[in-house]
Amino acid sequence: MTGPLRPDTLPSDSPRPDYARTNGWDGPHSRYSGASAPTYVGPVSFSQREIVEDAEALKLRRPDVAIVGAPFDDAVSHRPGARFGPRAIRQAYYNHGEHSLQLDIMPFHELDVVDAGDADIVPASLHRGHAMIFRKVLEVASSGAIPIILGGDHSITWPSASAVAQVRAPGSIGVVHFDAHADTADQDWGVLAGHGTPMRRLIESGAVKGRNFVQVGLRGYWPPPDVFEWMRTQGLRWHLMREIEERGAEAVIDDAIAEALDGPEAIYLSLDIDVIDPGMAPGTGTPEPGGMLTREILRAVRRIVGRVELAGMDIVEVSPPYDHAEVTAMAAHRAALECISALAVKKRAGQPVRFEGYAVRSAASHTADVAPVSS
Ligand SMILES: [Mn+2]
Repeated sequence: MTGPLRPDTLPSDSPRPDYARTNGWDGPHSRYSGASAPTYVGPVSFSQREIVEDAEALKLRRPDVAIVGAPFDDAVSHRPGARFGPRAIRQAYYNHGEHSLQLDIMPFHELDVVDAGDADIVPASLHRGHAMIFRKVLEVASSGAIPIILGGDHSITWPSASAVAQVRAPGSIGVVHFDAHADTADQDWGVLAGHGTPMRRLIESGAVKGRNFVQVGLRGYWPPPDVFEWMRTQGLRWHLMREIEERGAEAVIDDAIAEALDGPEAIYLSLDIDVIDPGMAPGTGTPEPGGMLTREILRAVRRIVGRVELAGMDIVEVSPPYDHAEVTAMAAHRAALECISALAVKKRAGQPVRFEGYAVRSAASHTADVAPVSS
């Protein structure tokens, strides 16, 4: 090795320099890309999973799980910013999730998980945004993959859960909804598609029956009593934060599972990150003090997904501009990863994960009593 060449050592008629050779950069090196690269390198996808956006490609590939971004916050009532949620959640990790210590499984070895990209969103149109989210989730769910939708404000649950209900059958799914707020208002300042209303739209449309809609973590000062009266008439069941304080999260979650499955065979999980205390998840639009612990939510996700058939999941209301040190985005990313890991345990045990339609599911139901995933 001769050391770096200096310009004044090069005669004007010299051949092209070879800096790789002269600087020692021509030696052998291993190459990394995709999921083998460090987490901060390369294009952003969920845990650096392969991006498969095309509907036909999804059908051919038949993944177990597909991540969908819903970068939409035109329906918020207070702080905006959840449109930046999907990107923040996708990259809020420092390893790819190779090994779930809590469940002792290598989730991406057991399951094929792809990132299906984002719904086709433009700003300033509630109607178009919801239409595009519906279409994207419908494409993913129609492929048989379990969709995990990253919001976005909570209004995206209306099109997302509608799409899942349409693929499976209206009224065939129960919903477990974690939130500080019920989101069952009739309207937000005259807007029927606000982020305070999606659960009412889902029930009114018949996509989900009120009696199989279960809410966990409600607290604070909204909605008013007449909204709870409507919820009673629909048979909704809800568990206030006070009940979690008194009985513990585990007992409440077990009740919620039983209530949501009182009829349906599968559950759609909707996780509003504001169910977590804003001290642990400050990056959200309508923070309400006095919420659940991050670890309680992660355990709840493992417990629910391990015990029931999962139809789909959304994780919403992460607003990165209000976040600190990515703490909220990390909680959301891990909630998705806990869901994936619990699905992986099921697949290892021979239980179905993908939705193959009713014929396939009833044939597979004989194996459905494999021991539930321990949380
Ligand atoms: Mn909400």
